[in-house]
Amino acid sequence: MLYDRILLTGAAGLLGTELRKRLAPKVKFLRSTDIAAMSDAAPNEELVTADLGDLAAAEALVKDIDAIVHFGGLSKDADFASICRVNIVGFQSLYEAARLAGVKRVVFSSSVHAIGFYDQMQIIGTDVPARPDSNYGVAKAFGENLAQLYWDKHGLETVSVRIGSCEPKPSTRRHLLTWLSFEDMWQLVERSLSVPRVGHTIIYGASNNSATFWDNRLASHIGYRPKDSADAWQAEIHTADPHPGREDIVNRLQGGIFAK
Ligand code: 15L
Repeated sequence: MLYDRILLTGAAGLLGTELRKRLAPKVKFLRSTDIAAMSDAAPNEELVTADLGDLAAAEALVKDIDAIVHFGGLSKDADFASICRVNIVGFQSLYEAARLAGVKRVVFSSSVHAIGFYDQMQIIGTDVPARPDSNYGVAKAFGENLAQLYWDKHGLETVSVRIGSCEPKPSTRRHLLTWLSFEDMWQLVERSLSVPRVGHTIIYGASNNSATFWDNRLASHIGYRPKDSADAWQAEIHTADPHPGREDIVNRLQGGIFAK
């Protein structure tokens, strides 16, 4: 990887926990932060309990950091005030603090929900206009736009990973297209911190599922080659849900239940 000193936000979450254990052996220094407490620090890891809605906290978090893996913030839809405080205002504070501290690159956990109102019958590239499906999705689209601004105006690079459904295993019809394994999620982060130039790149985060509605060709410079696939669970999922109806938004739109 290109960077020695990494800040990981959202480090106590499901994905953050997976990232912590993979990042620590790869870098000289890892600062892991979350609003929830964490334990079992690696020898080169500093654990910081902090609220991402707090600007002073952001300034302390980015001190002496080369790159940020930003998986923090609310991970589900919520009332606009809560989303706004953490995923919009907190997000901007983190970028501004990062710019002032000379951070070089961010890997941002964007989401399918930034484009969740596209139909599941439509194949979309990474250059389509946002179509958020929720307050959460609006904040992810905001994050991608802010990342673009900080690249264009300040030269701070970002890879915005539009994560599909990153879970231990796929369990719904939609997951057969959106599922992302933990190992493939890690590969996306590792590649994003290893390729020499990313500017602001948007990439879809799905495993090598044979069914897809996403086209990652514009992000081919990241070199992402997913190894896992939801296909192994296809028969089991089809048996459990044999006749999904398109009259239900969950089966019609890429964002699934978030679009309801
Ligand atoms: C997300 O962005 C959420 O963080 C996660 O909880 C899942 O709901 C996922 O999207 C999904 O749509 O499957």
